[in-house]
Amino acid sequence: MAQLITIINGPNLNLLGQRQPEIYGYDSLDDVAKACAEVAEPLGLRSELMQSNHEGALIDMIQTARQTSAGIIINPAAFTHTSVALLDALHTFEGPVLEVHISNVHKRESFRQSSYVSLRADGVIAGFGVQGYSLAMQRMGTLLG
Ligand code: CA2
Repeated sequence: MAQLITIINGPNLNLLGQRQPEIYGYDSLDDVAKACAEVAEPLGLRSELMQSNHEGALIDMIQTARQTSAGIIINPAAFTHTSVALLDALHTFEGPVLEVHISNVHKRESFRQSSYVSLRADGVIAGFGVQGYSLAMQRMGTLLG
């Protein structure tokens, strides 16, 4: 059976493709899920994409992934910059963790330039638009291959 990669998305990313396209583009999270599944298949991986606006629900997703998943791709959205709890949860996960940001956070407000999650992430992609998720999936193929 193909190894599972869990793709976790934080608050407001359910609005992807509907608001602020100048920052986040026109693709929806469903489009991201389809693109990642297409990249995953030839790598012998499968993917499942999730989103929540609630910090505790995101932590539950990470804890579930400990039992089900070989790797995590995570865009923690605003919790990137605030959540020690997400960092602690990710520290309990043994496989590769890749952090994705759609926008180039380094070109934005200074508060977006620090990430608790980066203290655990094995790699970080920022500013590649939603293509960053597919690139992260490609990298999972290398890390788990
Ligand atoms: O660039 C990213 O992917 C971010 O993680 C997005 C977060 C932001 O707080 C981070 O600093 C960088 C915001 C997600 C909001 O998503 C929306 C998507 C479409 C429309 C409105 C919000």
